[in-house]
Amino acid sequence: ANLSHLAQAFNKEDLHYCPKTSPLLSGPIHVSFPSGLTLAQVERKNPLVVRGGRYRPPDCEARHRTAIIIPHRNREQHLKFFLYYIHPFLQRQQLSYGIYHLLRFAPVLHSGVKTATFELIFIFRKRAKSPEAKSGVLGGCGREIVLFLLMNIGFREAMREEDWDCLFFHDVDLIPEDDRNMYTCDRNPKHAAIAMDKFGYKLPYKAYFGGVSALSPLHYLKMNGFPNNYWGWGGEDDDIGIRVSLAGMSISRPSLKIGRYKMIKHKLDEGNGVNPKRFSLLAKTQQTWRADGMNSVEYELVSREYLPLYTNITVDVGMEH
Ligand code: UDH
Ligand code: NGS
Repeated sequence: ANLSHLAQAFNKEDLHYCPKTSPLLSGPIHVSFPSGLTLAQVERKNPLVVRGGRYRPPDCEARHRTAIIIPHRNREQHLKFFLYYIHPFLQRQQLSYGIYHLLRFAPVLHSGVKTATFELIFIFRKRAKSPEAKSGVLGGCGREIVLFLLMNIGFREAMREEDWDCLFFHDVDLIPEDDRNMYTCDRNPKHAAIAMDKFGYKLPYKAYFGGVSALSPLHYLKMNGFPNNYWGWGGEDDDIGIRVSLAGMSISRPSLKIGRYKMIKHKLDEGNGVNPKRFSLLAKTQQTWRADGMNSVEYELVSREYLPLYTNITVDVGMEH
């Protein structure tokens, strides 16, 4: 009798969890970009999203806790569309989730004057000893600072808040086109953006790891996070792919049918020129990955704002005098 009570109790527990496959999934999503969309409208459409862009399914206990980490600079329009699609998408997957948005950098003291975002990027370039930095040209964002230094920080700050079991590192301009593309982690690091419209809905090359990837905290730590030593455009995503195998893991992917993404069309970002050193850096990943990455990021948290649709994290990565 005792045993059957116990079994019943367990069943109740089980019932409490959301089903393994969400009944709310609807498959392919038609993605378009309505003009005049406002963040207030996105908020109204997502009444169950709470401060900081957090959500839990109301009727069952989520089986997965996923943090979405988005680097962003000068892409407000993209962010709006991203939030418009991603909130309902994640809710249909019955996930417990949070959205972290790494947008604002701390204003830093530069020659006694408070300056903003660009300076910070400039400073990092200086550290990375890029030609632009040396010549004192104020460039835009190297993707490495946007994607990788910020991703490393995003990882740490998200984990500080909650025990996430999966982290999605997500370009702001990619909208998933099928909600069966689960925003959960696999046994191996997952490259989710296998089929992007701009590549004709297939991989551009076998080792491609760009756009959207999902790592558990363990995966992330095993590969020492992402590199910090790239600047400008290109190669860092390939570096991450290499790290995955150097750390003894392999890449998992959804099927071509469901790992589909539409990219919001845009022009090249100003100041994010192609990095001519990307190939020589890639050739050295094997020697550098253990020392450069998660364990070598230095920054100070300046603020954390819990906005209605996302958590906005502001950091200062310091300045060399
Ligand atoms: N990002 C920004 N602002 C920038 C640059 C990058 O927010 O100024 C973020 C954003 O999340 C973006 C991601 O970094 O989605 C990746 O940036 P990217 O410029 O590497 O990639 P994207 O797909 O553009 O947006 C591809 C430009 C093609 C360049 C071809 C050079 N040969
Ligand atoms: C490769 C780049 C990747 C980039 C990919 C797709 O050549 O960083 O193209 O680029 N690798 C190197 O440059 C070594 S895209 O078509 O999105 O601009 O992600």
